[in-house]
Amino acid sequence: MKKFVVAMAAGMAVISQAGPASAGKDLDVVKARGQLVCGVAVGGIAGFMTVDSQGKWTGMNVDICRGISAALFGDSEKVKYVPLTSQQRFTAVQSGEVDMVMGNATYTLTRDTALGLDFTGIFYYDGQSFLVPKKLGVKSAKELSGATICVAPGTTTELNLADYFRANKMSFKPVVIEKVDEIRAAFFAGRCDVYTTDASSLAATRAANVPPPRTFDDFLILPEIISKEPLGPVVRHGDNQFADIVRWALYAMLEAEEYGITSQNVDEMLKSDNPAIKRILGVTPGMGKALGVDEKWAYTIVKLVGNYGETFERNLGMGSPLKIERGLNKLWTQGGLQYAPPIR
Ligand SMILES: N[C@@H](CCC(=O)N[C@@H](CS)C(=O)NCC(=O)O)C(=O)O
Repeated sequence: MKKFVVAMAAGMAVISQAGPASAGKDLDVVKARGQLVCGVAVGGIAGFMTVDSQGKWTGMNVDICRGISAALFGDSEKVKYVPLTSQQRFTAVQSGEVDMVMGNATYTLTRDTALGLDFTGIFYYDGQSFLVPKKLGVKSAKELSGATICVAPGTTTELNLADYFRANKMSFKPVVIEKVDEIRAAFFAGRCDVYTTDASSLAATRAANVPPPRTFDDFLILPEIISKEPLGPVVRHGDNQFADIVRWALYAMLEAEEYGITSQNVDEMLKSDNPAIKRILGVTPGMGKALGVDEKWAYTIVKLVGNYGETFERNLGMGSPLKIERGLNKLWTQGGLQYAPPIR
């Protein structure tokens, strides 16, 4: 009996040590700095992350960084944005130059494991496609054999491109360029026949970057989607609590949409009788404590940034120049894949 008590006490000591150990050093650094450092794409991607002449960043990805900042600091603007190329982005997380990457990074097994990173969710279900000038006269990716194709290095895009052409017994000449604005410039200057990347980035390029006198209508995105590109926030492996906050900030935006909580009605929703809404908004406390943030964390995200649907529509959807359909990114309740685990 005595032995059992001693063993149990030893076991409890281990358990009680597990608590503080999980509040890792990345979160401590972010809190001490009073600012979250988010990596974004150099040159920007319309709708996802673009910077104006005043240095102000906007877009869907920026809104997710802002949501995390709201959960951490009660203020959505405590974020510094660091532009990175597709090749620099993961090293920048590994080295601590940025706390996280909120670029358009595809969640894959090797990135999640061998690179020492963690993907905390999927904010956008994307897939790879091809952008061509209409004057090329091509209607399908199957007609691209022999084409010169602009592509960014260090991307899933580069790998899928090689797989797709090999599988279809076609040849191509890659033009590999690191910075996305330089890829676009090369494509529009005719240095390549085709530009390939995530379909959402192609839609952004077509809507926002075509140099006049040519317009949107002079270009076509081919119908084939040749890969799965689930885009997610990336953090360093090892600080579970920081990863949890990044993960649940996105889930809170999705849960808010599911329960009809918007930036416009969130104060009214504080009076709701719905127990789920009361938990999300912190009227019934407990969720903030469990996550290690203020009980008003999700309220603040929705109040300052909006729910997932609001940011999607404003930046990418019908309220934006991109006019991208929600498609796979509809909530599961509307036939889509976006599904947040319950906040409880
Ligand atoms: N989703 C693909 C392609 C991403 C990609 O090529 N992104 C370009 C712009 S379209 C870039 O510069 N990305 C920087 C970033 O995602 O942070 C991947 O993760 O490899």
